[in-house]
Amino acid sequence: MLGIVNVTADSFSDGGRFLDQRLAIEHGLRLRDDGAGMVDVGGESTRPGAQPVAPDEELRRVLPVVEALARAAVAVSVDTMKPEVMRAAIDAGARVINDVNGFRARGAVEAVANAPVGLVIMHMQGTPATMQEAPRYGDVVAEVSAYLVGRARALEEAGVARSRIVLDPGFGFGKTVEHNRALFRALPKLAALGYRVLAGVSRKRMIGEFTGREAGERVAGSVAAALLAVQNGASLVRVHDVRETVDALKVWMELR
Ligand code: HH2
Repeated sequence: MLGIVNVTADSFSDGGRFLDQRLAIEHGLRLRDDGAGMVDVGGESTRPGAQPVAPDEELRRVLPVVEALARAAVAVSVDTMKPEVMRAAIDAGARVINDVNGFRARGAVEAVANAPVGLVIMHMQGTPATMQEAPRYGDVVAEVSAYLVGRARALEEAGVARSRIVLDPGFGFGKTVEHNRALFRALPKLAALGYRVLAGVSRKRMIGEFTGREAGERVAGSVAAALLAVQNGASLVRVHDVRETVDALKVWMELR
């Protein structure tokens, strides 16, 4: 399980809460203690409509947090699209690079290929600034699968072992609720592509649409979605509410 630490001013559910690095580090330690196997640190919001952050600012936000958490033996993943941030994060002790842009930026594949880190390839249609304006697909499951496999092959051609790669359909990234629903139901198919699969649905708009709740009130809905994602073949879930999700998974494992 990846616990989320957003060192941002504008993330959709916890923006501004952990912009202070000390609070971000404390939060990361708490998530580890709550049972997160890994903590995902991000310095640039990718919420719909979010504006890009300059590389220097992103580094200033995330590096001290990555260093402190790595020093405390917390397994850290870094959520970034920028090759310079990937490199610095790896030097600072990150074990995973999580790229919502699927390592498409110039130099991204080279930045990670020879480093001893896991790689999360996520699918996104468009860019965060505009992706929710008019998401459109012929066959969303086929297109997202083809994209993910294509990006995985590009990494493998650069020397990355398949076992280092994780695929993520990118719920809410250039997708309507119907697209999300189709992809969620197709998780078993994605899991059969030969790579581990990560699902990120925590507190997202889809949960809000199903429950009528604001972002801070979507814990129970998010826990339900995380359980179903695991049941559907996801090896990893990216969540804000680690403690609640861990408890739910424990009960599910015992009683299924
Ligand atoms: N979702 C968000 C950010 N990063 N990475 C992966 N691999 N999968 C996801 O689904 C995913 C992600 C968006 O959530 P959050 O971090 O809570 O918000 P923001 O982007 O506004 O910081």
